[in-house]
Amino acid sequence: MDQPIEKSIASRRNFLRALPPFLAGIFGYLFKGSAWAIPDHRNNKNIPKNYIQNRDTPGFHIRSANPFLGVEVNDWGLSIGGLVKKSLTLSYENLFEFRTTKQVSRLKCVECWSAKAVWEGFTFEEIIKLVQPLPEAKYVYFQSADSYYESYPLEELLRSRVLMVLKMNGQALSKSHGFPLRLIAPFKYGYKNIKYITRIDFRKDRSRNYWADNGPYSIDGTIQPGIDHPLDFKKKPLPINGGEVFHFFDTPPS
Ligand SMILES: Nc1nc2c(c(=O)[nH]1)N[C@H]1C(S)=C(S)[C@@H](COP(=O)(O)O)O[C@H]1N2
Ligand SMILES: [Mo]
Repeated sequence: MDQPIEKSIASRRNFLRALPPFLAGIFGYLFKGSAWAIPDHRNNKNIPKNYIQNRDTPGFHIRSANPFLGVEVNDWGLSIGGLVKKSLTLSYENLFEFRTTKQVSRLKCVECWSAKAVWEGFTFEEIIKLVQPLPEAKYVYFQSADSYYESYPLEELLRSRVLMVLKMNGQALSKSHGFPLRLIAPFKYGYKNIKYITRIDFRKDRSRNYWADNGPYSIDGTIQPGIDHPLDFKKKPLPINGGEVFHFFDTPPS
């Protein structure tokens, strides 16, 4: 990319995110039910059908810890900051200025199933080049539009086959699968593959993640040796070695 990207989108969501937690709480409360609040459906037994929620769809299941309506493109911006030389905000159009690559990889949910897709996106290196993290930035925190969050050591995001994904199977990510931007790290369990990314924050220390705070799952989330139930193998059990999942019927990565 030759031109630095400086377009600023002040979405309402980003406004809430930018506030200290207690203020965000007050604003969230005052504007509950309006576009200002991120609705919490974690304990709602009657989630409206139009909400993205856990669904066992045939080719590729959908997992959504807190069902929500998905991201509207005009309401979306990606802010990148923290321990960097140059913090900035990207618009949806800006994402298409990156050079992209394609890969076929499996997403393996910690609940056991895995599914394969063609993912297309840019490497984390592109983000690094833009914002230039300071030497003390050892960790990266991701925030989503749906109150989900993740964290990674920076070094892991620079490994091969980690992609900032824009397209799945040749089409822009669907609302359910993380539109407009998600992370795919094939050697990590699905829960580390964060969808609907709205903020990337470079930090000195490791932060926690949604499923370490809300379930019995590790922050690290590296796929452990065990059993996989691939959706493209009728969910029949197959042993795995740990790390990225490859089965005998998968084409090895080039
Ligand atoms: N923002 C966000 N990202 C998320 C989740 C979520 O609820 N919210 N669920 C995670 C889990 S547990 C899995 S298994 C994968 C599922 O991705 P999919 O819905 O595209 O299959 O997304 C991960 N990323
Ligand atoms: Mo998952």
